[in-house]
Amino acid sequence: MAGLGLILLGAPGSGKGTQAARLAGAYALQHLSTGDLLRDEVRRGTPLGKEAKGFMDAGGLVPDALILGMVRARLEEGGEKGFLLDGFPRTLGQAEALEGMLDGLGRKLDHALFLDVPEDELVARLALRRSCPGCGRVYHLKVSPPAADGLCDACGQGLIQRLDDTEAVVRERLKVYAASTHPLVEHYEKRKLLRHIIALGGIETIQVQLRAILGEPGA
Ligand code: G5P
Ligand code: MG
Repeated sequence: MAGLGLILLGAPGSGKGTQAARLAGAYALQHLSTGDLLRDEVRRGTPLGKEAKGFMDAGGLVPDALILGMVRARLEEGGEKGFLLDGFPRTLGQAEALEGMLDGLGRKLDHALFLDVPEDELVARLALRRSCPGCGRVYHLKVSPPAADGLCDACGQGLIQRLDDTEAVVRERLKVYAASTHPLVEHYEKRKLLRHIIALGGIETIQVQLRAILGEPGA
């Protein structure tokens, strides 16, 4: 039987990557973060990465033509494994394209998990985020700091601040989110797939809420 089909929906800084890493381990899901995939293309200097970089650094959306092929290839590779989409879909057009892809693969969505966080909290979280350029693990200098200052617990690489986490770019990303991505909340509400999570109160508390929606792993 095919595994769960999940979307993690939420603004920049709402905790999609943080929660996805935990859920993917517990439920044996393929974690597909379009942001992480794009940053990897940029790091490797691929043609796709070179095209995407300008949009990302400015806080805008990368064109669908670059995103959709990347997602389709990963979903095909995943086979029957459950999947957890983080940062995709981001527009109504991407949501429709996803429906077509899943139909073609004989797969379906079970839940769109919406992490709802007020804007001032998002800005505060992103200012103190540090990320590992090697394995993608995410830290917060106060809430979830690394054991050794500036170094990734998992792979030992030096942590960085993402180029798009400067205050001006964060403001732009929040505007783009409100205009292009937030309408997906209503889209999935209409399809009875939306699960609304008030994503405040600590990383583990939110993880417990998500697991209550998904049920026991393997059940
Ligand atoms: P990304 O990489 O998809 P965003 O903007 O959607 O970027 P981002 O910034 O990665 O999302 P997140 O994953 O939701 O945020 O949040 P996170 O990293 O887990 O947590 C943020 C901080 O808060 C961390 O420091 C974490 O430790 C802390 N934190 C987490 N949970 C909690 C909590 O419960 N409490 C507290 N206090 N702190 C917490 O996309 C980047 C760019 O790529 C392109 C676009 O240009 C985009 O701007 N892109 C796409 N373009 C077009 N279409 C797509 N589908 C695209 N996908 C990516
Ligand atoms: Mg993320």
